[in-house]
Amino acid sequence: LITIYGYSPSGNCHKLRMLLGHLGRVEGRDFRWIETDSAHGATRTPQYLAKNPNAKVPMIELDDGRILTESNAGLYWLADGTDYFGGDSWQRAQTLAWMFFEQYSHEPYVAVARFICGWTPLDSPRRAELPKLRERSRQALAVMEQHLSASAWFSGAAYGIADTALFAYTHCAEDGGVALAPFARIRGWLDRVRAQPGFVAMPAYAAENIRLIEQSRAAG
Ligand SMILES: N[C@@H](CCC(=O)N[C@@H](CS)C(=O)NCC(=O)O)C(=O)O
Repeated sequence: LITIYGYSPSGNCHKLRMLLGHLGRVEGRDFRWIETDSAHGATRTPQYLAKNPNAKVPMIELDDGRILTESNAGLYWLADGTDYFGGDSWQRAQTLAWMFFEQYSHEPYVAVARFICGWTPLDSPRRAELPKLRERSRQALAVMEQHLSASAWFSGAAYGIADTALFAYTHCAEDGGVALAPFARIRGWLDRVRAQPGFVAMPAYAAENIRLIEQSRAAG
């Protein structure tokens, strides 16, 4: 049994839940999910910091006490040897390239705009960051849109972990005020991801987050 410490509305955490679903792993039987509210300090307790000094979810813990942090490392570890990390070494390197792109050029903008809109008060000074974050988000989405003009997936010839990684925050980019309407190929790809066997949707958000997202949208 593996244990996942995760915050369900976090895209980084959802990546692992999604892949476990594709792999046919069942919560309770094959893995435990310990809900860890990173938005309210649950990763900053002494007990959590002893396991992950970087104070982030997701985190995988094995029965023998080994710890694996970083969502995309978790995707790699769970998918290694399966079709979700397939192809030859060149194709697998391309998959990794998109996963590094996700962490450096996509998540820091798309995920952070969403976090500010749904998880900070309407008068948060962080809201001043939104125009720049949205601009950089659109640049990342444009790179994805261009890739999809010649390829169906980000993980080589078939759906794989780079697609899981990029789906995590792309599918909810509009929560952060980043419109998906101009990106028709991305919208088609999101639908193809949702049609994959064992796909698991992100759980519903708390009422407080939905309200903040709606109010942020109204505020523009
Ligand atoms: N690069 C990390 C990022 C993880 C991350 O940013 N986690 C956030 C939630 S999405 C977190 O735990 N933040 C809590 C904190 O910093 O206190 C990954 O991909 O796992």
